[in-house]
Amino acid sequence: MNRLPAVDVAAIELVRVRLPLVTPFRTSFGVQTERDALLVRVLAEDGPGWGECVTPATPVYTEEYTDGAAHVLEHVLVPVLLRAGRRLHAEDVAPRLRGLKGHRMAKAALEGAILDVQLRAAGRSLATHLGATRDRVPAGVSVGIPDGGIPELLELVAGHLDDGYVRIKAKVARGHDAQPMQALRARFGAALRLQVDANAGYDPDAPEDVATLDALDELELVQIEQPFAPDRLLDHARHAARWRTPVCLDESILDVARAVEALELQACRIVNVKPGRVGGPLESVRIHDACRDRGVPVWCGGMLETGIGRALNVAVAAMPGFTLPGDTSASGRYFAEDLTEPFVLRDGHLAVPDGPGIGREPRAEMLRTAWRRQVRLP
Ligand code: OSB
Ligand code: MG
Repeated sequence: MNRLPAVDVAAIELVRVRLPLVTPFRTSFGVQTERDALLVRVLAEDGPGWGECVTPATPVYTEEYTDGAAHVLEHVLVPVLLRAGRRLHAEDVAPRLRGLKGHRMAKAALEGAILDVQLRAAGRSLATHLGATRDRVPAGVSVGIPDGGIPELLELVAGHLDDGYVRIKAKVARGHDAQPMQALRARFGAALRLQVDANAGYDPDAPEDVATLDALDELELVQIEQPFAPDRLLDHARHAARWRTPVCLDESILDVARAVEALELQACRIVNVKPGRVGGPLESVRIHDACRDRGVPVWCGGMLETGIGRALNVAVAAMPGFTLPGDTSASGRYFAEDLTEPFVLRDGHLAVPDGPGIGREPRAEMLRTAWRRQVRLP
């Protein structure tokens, strides 16, 4: 990564938008029917840069949630960032905000937007800047828990496979786990690339839960994602040692130090990298590098992002260590109309944007339709 020239930031805007989801998304922690997204727009001489805060509306995935992120950005993070000077590199964001604990999703949106401005000014694409080695990335899809049980799940998965998705990730939760996954194997056979995500829904000490996970371990899954609570690394290690199926961690991986710790403890063999969750694109690169050095495969997760967050994810997923298909699905899997020019599925892949910066920006008419409120700082 070459060092980019700094930019003079004129103002930072927080833009709240709302997009309905084409299908409600149910997980072990609840159901989501819309994407209530907080965007960061950094204004500078060479035009604006964009970042998306990936928080859900309520603190069900981790502690962060959108109203909390909007508050801390407006009243703490942006004022502290700008107080130290308006001339900024993306590399300045984390150090200037280091004393302010947590809020990685809010910080990631800021870092991403500033990097976008810098790259646009330099006329360079994010993918090039990150050392991407591919111009398209294979697309997996994350399938929520359907209201209609197993019949609806089979139909949904058949539809995604028809669309060309190369890998299916199914959400599992108590009452919707071993049986529906066995049904998927029975219907689609051994060739189906199938994995599950429990979003920390199981108890490592509950015999029924352990029996369920042991049954899932029989199904030749690509991986079991985050079976237990994020801070229970030793419990993950204890059960991972008994399973053939690799454990992947998502919620547990807050930064590169935690990723290395999880790997050293053998709590996981695969890492889900979400730029939003780990504080931004720069920490994502550090996790990628640490995993690559250790021969550990990584893949890019998602948080139902609009085209802004998706553009960042797709560029990150084009780095060489991303050897497993991610949850980088096409815009149409989420929204009837995406905020940006849509990402489309071609032959099971998404094209990596090659324009300056993240290569996407909100379309004016979509921004008008989705717009809810806006704050300009300072
Ligand atoms: O755990 O990966 C997750 C969505 C919201 C919050 C957490 C998760 C997810 C997904 C969807 O699985 C991934 C996507 O398609 O963006
Ligand atoms: Mg997950």
